[in-house]
Amino acid sequence: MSTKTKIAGIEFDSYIFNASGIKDDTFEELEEIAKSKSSAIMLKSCTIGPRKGNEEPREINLPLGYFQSEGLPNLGYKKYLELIPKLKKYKKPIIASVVGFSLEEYRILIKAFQESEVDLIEINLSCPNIVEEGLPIVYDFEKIKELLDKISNLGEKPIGLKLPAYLCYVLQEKMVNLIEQYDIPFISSINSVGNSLIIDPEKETTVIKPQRGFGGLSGDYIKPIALGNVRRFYELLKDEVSIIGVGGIRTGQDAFEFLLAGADAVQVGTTFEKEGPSCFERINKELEEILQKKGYTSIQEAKGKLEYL
Ligand code: RRO
Repeated sequence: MSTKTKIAGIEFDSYIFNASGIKDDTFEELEEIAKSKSSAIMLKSCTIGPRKGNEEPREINLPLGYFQSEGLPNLGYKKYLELIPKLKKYKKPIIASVVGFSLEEYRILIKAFQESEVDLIEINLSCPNIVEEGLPIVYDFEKIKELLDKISNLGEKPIGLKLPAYLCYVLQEKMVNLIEQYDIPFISSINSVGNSLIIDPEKETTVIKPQRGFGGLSGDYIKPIALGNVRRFYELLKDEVSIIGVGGIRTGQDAFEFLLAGADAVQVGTTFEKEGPSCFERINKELEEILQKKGYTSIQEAKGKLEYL
């Protein structure tokens, strides 16, 4: 039994790999992912210049998840360009993730990775911890259109979008219009749920320092939201666009639920943070056992097979 899958035409040895943002910003961390059973090496979202990220404390483990406002700590895109050739020897797909603070920055970042040896490029439109003036780009469809106009012809590598939790499916329909118009071959759904707040009732304080305690929530808490987003996108896009599910995948059963909803693969973040790199093999094994028990012989056979009552 294998959980091999494909995203935007690229082969992945299993259904499970790391989510961007968790222990993936230094070479040592990326090498640990490379040596694990994660079926790909997903890089931390990078920016033009290196960033230290937000002030501490900026993250906290919770009983059912994880909460943070990291603020994009990363080495800067040039450093990741240098690291990619060293990661190539692990023979897994490498996925770059980029965040620009202007359309021009996005263009520079995407052009650079188009000319690198990465396999896929993800445009992270949905970081919840960046304070922007006005509407964040991910809710501004005119601005996204402008961005896609600017970066569509920079190279041949598949470009995907990292999307937020949409709590209204009309916004997903609008996004799908753009995805179809620009032939975007993959999406990752969802980012951590922004504008969240965790309170310590004993101390009567917030639990992280940046942005007066607001941050992005992930883990078990957000799985139903992620499943809903993935399923809606699957209904709207069918098999034309690969969907990477992310949000609360802790067990093989969670992964199987994302598979039924229509995800081509899943990324694991919170559980990787809490359990370490052995989680990729464990979740994949659990998924294989479920598929076997149910008589499925491939990922493709079960994908999207959710039935309605
Ligand atoms: O670095 C972060 O604060 C961060 C990013 Br870029 C993101 O996309 N999602 C998130 O929860 N945190």
